[in-house]
Amino acid sequence: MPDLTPPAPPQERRLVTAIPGPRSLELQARKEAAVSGGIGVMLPVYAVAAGGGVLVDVDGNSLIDLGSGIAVTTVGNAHPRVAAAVARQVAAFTHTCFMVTPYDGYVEVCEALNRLTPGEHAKRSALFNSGAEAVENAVKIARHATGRDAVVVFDHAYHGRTNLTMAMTAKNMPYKDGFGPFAAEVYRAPMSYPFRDGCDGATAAARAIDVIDKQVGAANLAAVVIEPIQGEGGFVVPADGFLPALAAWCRANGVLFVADEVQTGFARTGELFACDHEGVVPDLIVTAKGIAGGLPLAAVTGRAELMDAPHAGGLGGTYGGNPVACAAALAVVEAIETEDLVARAAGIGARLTARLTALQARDPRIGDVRGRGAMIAVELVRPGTLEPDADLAKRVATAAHAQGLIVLTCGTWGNVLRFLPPLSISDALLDEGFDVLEEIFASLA
Ligand code: PLZ
Repeated sequence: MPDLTPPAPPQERRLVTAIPGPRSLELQARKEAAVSGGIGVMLPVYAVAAGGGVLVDVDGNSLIDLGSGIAVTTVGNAHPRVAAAVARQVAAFTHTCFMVTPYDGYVEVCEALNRLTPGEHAKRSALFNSGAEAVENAVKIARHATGRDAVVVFDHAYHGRTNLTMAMTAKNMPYKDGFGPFAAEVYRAPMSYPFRDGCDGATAAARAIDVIDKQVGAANLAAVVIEPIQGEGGFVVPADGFLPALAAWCRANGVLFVADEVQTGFARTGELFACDHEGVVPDLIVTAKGIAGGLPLAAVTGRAELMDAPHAGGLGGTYGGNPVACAAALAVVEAIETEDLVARAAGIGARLTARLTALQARDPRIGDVRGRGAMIAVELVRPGTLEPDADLAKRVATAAHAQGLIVLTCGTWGNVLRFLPPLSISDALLDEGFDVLEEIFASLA
């Protein structure tokens, strides 16, 4: 078969028009006429190519990618291994429906997930299309396996935009406003948020467990679902000991501990999974995003006896574990293992953290620098206070976009700048990107 992989775009930041350029503006006008207004766009530069650490737009601008399409293209966009595996699979067959006539790629992805996710116990996996769909299925499995209804989630949580996952997501705008009524039996507990609550992990866990115990009751509770590092909620890293204490309480009470690693999984945080940083072994783990290098795939992996609890036909879907997405996922696993991308993520984390803490020392608007691996953020506040400065985050992001950096914001108050570079980005591009960001902070005095 001919090599269909296009050459990676030149690894440079290059601006040849204003951002967005004229062709992007034309496309954006068409977008507004054709696409639902409910689908927002953060930065309307229309992509034609991406790879390494850059994204090239229709006007010929090359932007530094510090977002990875929200933590998806972790191994690099159009990674050559992924592109080749996808091309091979598309040429062989594109779909059969695994529930009708199965294929080995699905089984192999499940074997890889069972091998790579935390814990040495017997595991099974099931494949789905999106993070939200997988979170919903984790809840279905937890309810079926425990015979209990209630689900506990946390302040600042993000789990998706479907009806059940909207109920699980904390933030009203833009995710929930006007979209109710929401699913029942979802309860919210306080998160460990060291920058804002100043609590150690044990104290924060005791506070959460007290709320769960008094407001829900362990006997009613199927699962505690938590992002081990919160994504959309602001890259909130819980204090050390919080996750292990919660997991231990769950184990003692027959409650399933479910890790939503949709954003943190697959080498992103400098471990294969964020739970690995504290040796936490979830009963069920939900993965998506980085799993398949940009193809839509998601999974629930967990203890064999839990995953086997639902009757045959109780889980599934037409496209879940599509063969092309599975081929991509197997290539992603190979890329992570052969290119030592877990170590690369840790290295990126060290580099960014050093730069951002140096900037924080000069700039009191940076209240907190946090995150792990290639998942790093700064929380912006009014100097000397905890008062969120969303306006500054927006101004920095807008200026960064104009200068050819793809940066995202997040956080309950919208005052967090987050950095999720692909692990294929060069140090030179990273350094250039953060030079530009430093200048932006200085210029927005
Ligand atoms: N769980 C932890 O981060 C997706 C969504 C952005 P889907 N996060 C980005 C947006 O505005 O929609 C996410 C996540 C965590 C679940 C999800 C949902 O994953 O693949 O978007 O359904």
